[in-house]
This record gives sequence, structure tokens and C-alpha cells, in this order.
Amino acid sequence: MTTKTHATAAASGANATERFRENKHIAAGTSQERVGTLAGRVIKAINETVLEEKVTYDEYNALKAWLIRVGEDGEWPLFLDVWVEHSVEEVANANRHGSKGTIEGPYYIPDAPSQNSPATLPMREDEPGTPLLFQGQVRNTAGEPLPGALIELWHADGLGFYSQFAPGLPEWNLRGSITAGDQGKFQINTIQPAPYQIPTDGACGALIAAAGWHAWRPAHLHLKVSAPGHQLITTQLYFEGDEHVADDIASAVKPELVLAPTERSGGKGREVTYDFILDPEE
Ligand code: MBD
Ligand code: FE
Repeated sequence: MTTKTHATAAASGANATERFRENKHIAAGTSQERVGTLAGRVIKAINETVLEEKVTYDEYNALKAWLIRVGEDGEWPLFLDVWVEHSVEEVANANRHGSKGTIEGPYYIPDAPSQNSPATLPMREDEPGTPLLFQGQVRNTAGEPLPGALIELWHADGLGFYSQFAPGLPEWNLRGSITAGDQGKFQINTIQPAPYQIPTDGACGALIAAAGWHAWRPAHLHLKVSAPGHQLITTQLYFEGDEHVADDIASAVKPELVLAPTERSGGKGREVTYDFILDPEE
């Protein structure tokens, strides 16, 4: 066993909570009226569930204990991103005409090392996994190339672990910020990630076990793609044939986001081409 396999939910959860506090700048602009509307609706929905399902004191106390534990395990980012963010993303991106977005999830870190295309993501000498050449072009909705587009790519390793959230991995393992060349074209060498299992030893894992659900997300690449004058898109790409593509615990798969890599011509591993279309700034 490597040290990584000892990664605990408490450790990756606490990391995700810390990172959220460091990296997200929360707008303070929500009006009193809006807070009243949203908090009121959520509380009403909980009360309706209690009344309709005739929730008992034992169940109510189990809920209280579980909610306390979510915070103790630092799993609020994980819980919200797995079970709520997909709806927020649907609302946020409803008016876009370009590439489909999907959820960011809890493991993005800004300012990963910069490289120009063609690039190879930072990885270990003996990084396990099938080599993957990910390439394509960034264009606008009129079909024009966007030279100098930025592709931020981050993903789990061949065991499903993210650098900076599991111990024993180099700081920027499998994370990079790649600037596309002229014509907005990019070529990025990486490895194919493994499916990701929600930590089973924390509060979210306890809920999944208690409800008899499964804990899996399909293998995925996370991306943020941007270019001057255009809206940044946050998305993920998946792999055809992965059994969890049809059954993602985070409800974040869309048919347009499933890749079908082929054998790499003249090289080891696989290759796939995916073009990004960015909407103009509003
Ligand atoms: C992940 O890797 C992820 O992308 C999401 C959304 C939730 C948990 C882990
Ligand atoms: Fe992920």
C-alpha cells in the first residue's frame, strides 16, 4: 500500500473546506429579500418532507447528528458539489450557445503551472495509467479560432486521487494551465484518469451506505477554458464505455461531454480531439 491509499475522507474533506475558504471570494451582495425567499423555500421543503413522510424523533436526531458530522469532516463542499451544484450550473449556463458546461466540483486549484501548447501535464516519472493525448481547437460561436485561449486542466490520477487533496502526490500533479497556439489549437499529453469514488469513511460516505446508493463518478477530465472577450466555461469530459457515465452520483454527465479516444497514431496510448466553442462576453 502506498501512503495515498491511506487518504481519509476527513483529510480530503478538510482540504476541500480550507481551499474553498482560500480561493472563493464570496459576493456579499445577496439582498435581504432574496435570502428570505431562498431560505424560506428550503425550510418549507424540509418541513413538507417531515409532515408528508411522518418523520420520527429518531430520524430527526439521526439527521442532526449527520449534519454535525458533515461539518466536522469538512465535507460541505463535497456534499454540495455532488448533490446540488448540477442544478446551479444548469441555471447559470442556460443561455449559452457554445460548448456545454458542467460542475466544477471541490478540487479545482487556481494558478496551476503555465505552459504553452504542445504541453505535458506535470506528472511523476512512473505515473500509472494509459497515456492520453488530448487535443483540439478553441473557437467562438461564429466558428473563428481564438488564439491565446487558456485551457486549465485538472484531473485525478490512475487511482482516483487529486493532488493537494490526497497525501503523497507532488503539489501540481496532473494540473496545468495551457495556452493554445495560433488558430486556438492545443495539444496536451496526460494520462487517462480512473473513476472517482466519494470517500467512504466520512459523512457523505455514511449517507451513501445508509441509503444503499453507490459512491462513484465516471472517470473525468476537469476543464476551465477561456479567452479574452469570451465567457469562461467550466466543464468536464468523460470516456465512452465507463459504466458510471450513465450513473454519475454527481449527476454531471451530458451526452455532448463523452469522449471516444482511439489508439494513438504513431505513439503509445490513446488520443482524442475535442473542440471548445466559447460564447461572447455578455
Ligand atoms: C470529484 O472529483 C468531483 O469532480 C465532484 C464533482 C465531486 C467529488 C469528486
Ligand atoms: Fe473530479
